[in-house]
Amino acid sequence: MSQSCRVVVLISGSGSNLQAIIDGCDDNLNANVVGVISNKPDAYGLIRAHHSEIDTSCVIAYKNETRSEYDARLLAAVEKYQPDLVVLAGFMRILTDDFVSRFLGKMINIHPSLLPKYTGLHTHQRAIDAGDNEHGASVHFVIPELDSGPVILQAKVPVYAGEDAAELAERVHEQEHAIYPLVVKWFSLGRLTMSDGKAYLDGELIGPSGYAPD
Ligand code: NHR
Ligand code: GAR
Repeated sequence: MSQSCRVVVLISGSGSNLQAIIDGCDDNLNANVVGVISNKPDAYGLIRAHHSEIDTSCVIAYKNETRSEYDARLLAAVEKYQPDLVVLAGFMRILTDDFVSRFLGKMINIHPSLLPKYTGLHTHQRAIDAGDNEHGASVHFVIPELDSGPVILQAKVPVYAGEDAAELAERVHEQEHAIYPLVVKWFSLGRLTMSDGKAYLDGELIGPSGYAPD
């Protein structure tokens, strides 16, 4: 990308990944967070954005509104910023196929599991309940099918005997903050692409466990 990559971040909550990306962009002149959009008016990430003088919008779902009506309003809010990249960072609403199609190859998500394990919610508890000895997070391109787009980068953490989901989540979070800004940087440098449902870094196919497994 010859000009700075315009990044829009969608959040629903604390926005610690948003913060990591804002901080990463401060060190990377190729990307700029130009807007933050939340579906929750009390999301702390909106305050983080204000602190960094980043424009914010809130798109709250109306009662009885359909998903396609909501996503049409969300689409208008996102397009206002003319983004090159849309980043889901703890955004808790499933998006319609139409919305996803509009940003195919230009929208990424961070999911708190080692995909393809544990799509959907409550991933930390599910990893503990299954007796897994490792867990982690995955950054992937977003496709219409939930949490099923091609993986770009994963980070693993060990699961310690007797720890609870909150403790495990905290260690996964630390890893998220390391890998998400790196992926944004790769995208902003034009190094990362999606084609035919597969992810490529510098034109090389990325394997199912993300770049550089193990
Ligand atoms: N949309 C599509 N089409 N594809 C993906 O891969 C998406 C997506 C929207 C969000 C993030 C995802 C995650 O990383 C994400 C990926 C929300 C839910 C969910 O069940 C599931 C997965 C993700 C985000 N949301 C409920 C819903 O009915 C609401 C849950 C709540 O509000 O607490 O939308 O895990
Ligand atoms: C992150 O752990 C992210 O992986 C997860 O929510 C957290 C958001 O934290 N995403 C999902 O569970 C999506 N369903 P943050 O708001 O502090 O970045």
